[in-house]
Amino acid sequence: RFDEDGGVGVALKSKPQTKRPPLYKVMLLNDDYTPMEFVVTVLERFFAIGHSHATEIMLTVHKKGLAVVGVFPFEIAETKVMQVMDFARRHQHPLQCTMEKE
Ligand code: NFA
Repeated sequence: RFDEDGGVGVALKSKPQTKRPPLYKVMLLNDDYTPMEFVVTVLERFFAIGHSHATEIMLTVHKKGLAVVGVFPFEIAETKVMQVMDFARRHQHPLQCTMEKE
């Protein structure tokens, strides 16, 4: 209808609320000491990646310095990082796992 706001000019636009939760990339970082097979085990155990693909991702980290191994909501990403860091520490390997907002 014409001039519903009495001519004041109030903005009545609303954007559709389709907000998804922010996602976080979880990454593994290369180092010179962690055994290749240990990294493959990490990818299989904590990221449910099959042996063949896990081996490819491990080699990408080895060659490029890092790789994204998964993308998750904050709490899940945080849990993955903690699980990997704890597993590496318990085995006395210097493997690093980090997360960053996508
Ligand atoms: N660079 C390690 C090695 O040569 C292997 C490795 C791969 C470590 C991926 C960390 C991450 N043993």
